[in-house]
Amino acid sequence: MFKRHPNNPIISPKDIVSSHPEMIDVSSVFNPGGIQFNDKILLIIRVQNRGRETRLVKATSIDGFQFEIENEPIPINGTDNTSETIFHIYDPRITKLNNTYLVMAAVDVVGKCLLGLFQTSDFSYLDFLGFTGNEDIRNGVLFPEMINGKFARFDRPNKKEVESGVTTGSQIWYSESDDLLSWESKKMVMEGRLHYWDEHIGAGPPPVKTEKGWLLVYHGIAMHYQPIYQVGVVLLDLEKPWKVIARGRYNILEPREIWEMVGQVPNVVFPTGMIVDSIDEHGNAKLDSEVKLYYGAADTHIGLATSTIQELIDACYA
Ligand code: BMA
Repeated sequence: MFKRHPNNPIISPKDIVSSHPEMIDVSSVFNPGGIQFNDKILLIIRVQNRGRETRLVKATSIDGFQFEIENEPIPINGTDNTSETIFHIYDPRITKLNNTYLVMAAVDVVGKCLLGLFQTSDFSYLDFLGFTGNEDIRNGVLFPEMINGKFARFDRPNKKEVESGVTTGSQIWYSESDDLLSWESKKMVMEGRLHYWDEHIGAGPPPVKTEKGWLLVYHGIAMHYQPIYQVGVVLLDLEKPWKVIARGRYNILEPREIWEMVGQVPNVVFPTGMIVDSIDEHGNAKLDSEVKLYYGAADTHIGLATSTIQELIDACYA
């Protein structure tokens, strides 16, 4: 179970104080990517201004809940070299892989959403490396290590259209790549559970390695009334991460606070960044380690909730 931090929401639109023309009196801030960087917790926050333009902004913190927010967007290089018209780059997921920082983000182009790959050494810029395919897709998360000699990710092909016209999906896939840019869908990992809390699904933050398996926090959407976005957890096989070992029956975070229920999109908690406090010598998250989950709330605020690896594993078996 996740416990909400008492200082929530830890980042609100009013915390963005900037004279940058694209960041004045912003409408919302949400869905942050997160990573440990130079002894700080670093978030790439998604800021939306009154033009409903999306900008990615760097925020850093020592204690994990009081953030210093940059007053201008992170410059993104290389997006001019594509033939696609890019509208928005959003929902970044950060992975440290072979000593490189990689960011996989959703990119809205004409008629669909693609997954774009970005690289940085210090988060003062992002270099766009390219799109990772041309199918409509979202929620791509890179594994922090290669699996069976290949780069690996979970992703969520968009196959369904909902009333708002947005495309979504109900299957998380395991995909492999040799170069990080061309990907092959290899195995379907899991599907939405019709009538229950997670009818549509998508990966949350990148998977975390534990001695018991890969731990994946994901979002599930109950679609049978007004969409309700919640958070759940699943444990996957270490060598064959498409194999589910245990999947929690219950959500472990759902919109309950007023700032999670009310905002530009109501009833949304959307997990995108997770920081694990202690890792053992084999690269596994320690079972008693604290876990900080950063999530978007009602597409307007950023919340922080904490748990431990052991509690999350237990939730997979509940
Ligand atoms: C999803 C994504 C997220 C967003 C969520 C709720 O489909 O677009 O960026 O937070 O919907 O609106």
